[in-house]
Amino acid sequence: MLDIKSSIEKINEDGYVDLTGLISSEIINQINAKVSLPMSQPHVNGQRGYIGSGCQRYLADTMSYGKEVIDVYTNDFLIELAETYAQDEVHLSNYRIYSTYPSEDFKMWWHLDNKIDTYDFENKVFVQKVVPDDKGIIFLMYLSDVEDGGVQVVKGSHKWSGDYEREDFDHMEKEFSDDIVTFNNCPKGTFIAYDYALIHRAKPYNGGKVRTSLFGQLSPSRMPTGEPILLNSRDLLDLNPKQQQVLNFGKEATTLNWPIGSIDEFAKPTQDKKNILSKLKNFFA
Ligand SMILES: O=C(O)CCC(=O)C(=O)O
Ligand SMILES: [Fe+2]
Repeated sequence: MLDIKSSIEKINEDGYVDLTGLISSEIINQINAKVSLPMSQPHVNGQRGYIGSGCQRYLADTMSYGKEVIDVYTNDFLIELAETYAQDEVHLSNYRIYSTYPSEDFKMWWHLDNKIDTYDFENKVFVQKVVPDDKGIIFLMYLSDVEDGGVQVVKGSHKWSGDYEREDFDHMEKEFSDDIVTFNNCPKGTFIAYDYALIHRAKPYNGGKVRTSLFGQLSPSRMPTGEPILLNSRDLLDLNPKQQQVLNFGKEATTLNWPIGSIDEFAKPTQDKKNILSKLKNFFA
């Protein structure tokens, strides 16, 4: 049985807690049924789908795909846990359903997420600023069975990560290697919540299965609203005041949805590229 008091104690001590079981496999199957088609086609020219970035696919307008998705993001237990931990009302500042593909080229670094994101429209880049005083919860639920490429956390690092005024921690990996906890070989439905001042990353991997996850960041009211939340009118009739608070009803967003893919990511190959590709094909034929 999940209980708020012991979950808070576990986060205070280790920086994270395993809440697997919070969301039933029936709900997870319903979510997967709704997102599997859009996760297989690009979000382009009116077609609803994913945004490609590096070795990842992010579902555009994640929250619009069903009441089941909204209900995970505003789950009573989860919100009570986050508000007790943050000692404040919380709201959803960042959220996404995404798939991570094995890759030789892309690697997530060890990092913290107690920071403010904004979008610089002039330079077309996201800008991040670390805020040491920001305290809240990130949760991550697997929507696929995960063998490799799982989330990794550095146990207890929320107690000391703030001593270093930076968000990246690759340079200290040797020092904290004994404290790394890896959520590999975990079934879909695995649900991890952590203090976002805990050092973490997705484990790099270059072979095996695609990993699909649902991610949310719950921030205290003193922090900015965060990403825009676009909802489907089909799902709004019964949202209670707490859900409306968490979903930033009536508030202006303070950044854009992460990520913004390169405009030519899905463009048809140009003649030049085609020539190179056919030369390569002949070369290997
Ligand atoms: O995908 C993961 O395992 C971690 C994701 C993460 O740390 C992030 O998006 O900030
Ligand atoms: Fe992160």
